Amino acid sequence: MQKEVVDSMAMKRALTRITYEIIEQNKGIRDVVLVGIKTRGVYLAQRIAARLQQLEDAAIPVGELDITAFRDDHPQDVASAPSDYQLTFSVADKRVILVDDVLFTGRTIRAALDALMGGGRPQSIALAVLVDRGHRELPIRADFIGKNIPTARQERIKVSVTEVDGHDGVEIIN
Ligand code: 3GP
Ligand code: 5GP
Ligand code: MG
Repeated sequence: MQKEVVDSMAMKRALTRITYEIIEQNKGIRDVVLVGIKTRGVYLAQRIAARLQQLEDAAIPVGELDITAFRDDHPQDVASAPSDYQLTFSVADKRVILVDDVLFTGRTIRAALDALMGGGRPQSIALAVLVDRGHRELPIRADFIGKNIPTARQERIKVSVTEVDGHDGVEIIN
């Protein structure tokens, strides 16, 4: 069974709210860089960056991280873990905002933190997610949340973004 819990307008509003929260918390966007986690986190990061640029009249760097190989629950991949720094810019002294579509166990974010640290010492790292579905297995939390959606462990959240899926929205699948 599929149930839409966020439609395209609600998703747009949530991203706009997160954009304002980022500006408020950082007292502007000085030194702010966004890093999207592939796949859909990258498109969400690009949208937030575009709104930040409109509101603050300054360009924001957007990087992409692919952390599939860094997760600690894929032991065969751990040997190849965070050696290669993937971003095209340095995060040293930057205020990094990681962006992902869904926060679940937190293991992806832990791996993303490892991967980021390969590129110098940021001033700070914050986390923005479109959906927090609960079930954390690590002491990780999001600073900016589009929507909290309590889920059963076996349920799935389907996030659609126009760039990949042809439309925007969030559904619960069970
Ligand atoms: P994303 O790359 O856009 O985040 O992890 C690969 C894709 O599978 C993800 O897309 C995510 O949307 C989807 N997915 C759905 N449920 C799960 C889940 O429970 N774990 C993981 N790792 N991915 C999931
Ligand atoms: P984690 O469990 O590490 O927090 O999440 C693992 C990765 O899978 C993250 O990129 C997260 O966005 C994605 N993910 C985890 N659960 C779901 C889910 O229910 N739906 C979607 N779309 N992505 C998920
Ligand atoms: Mg994701």
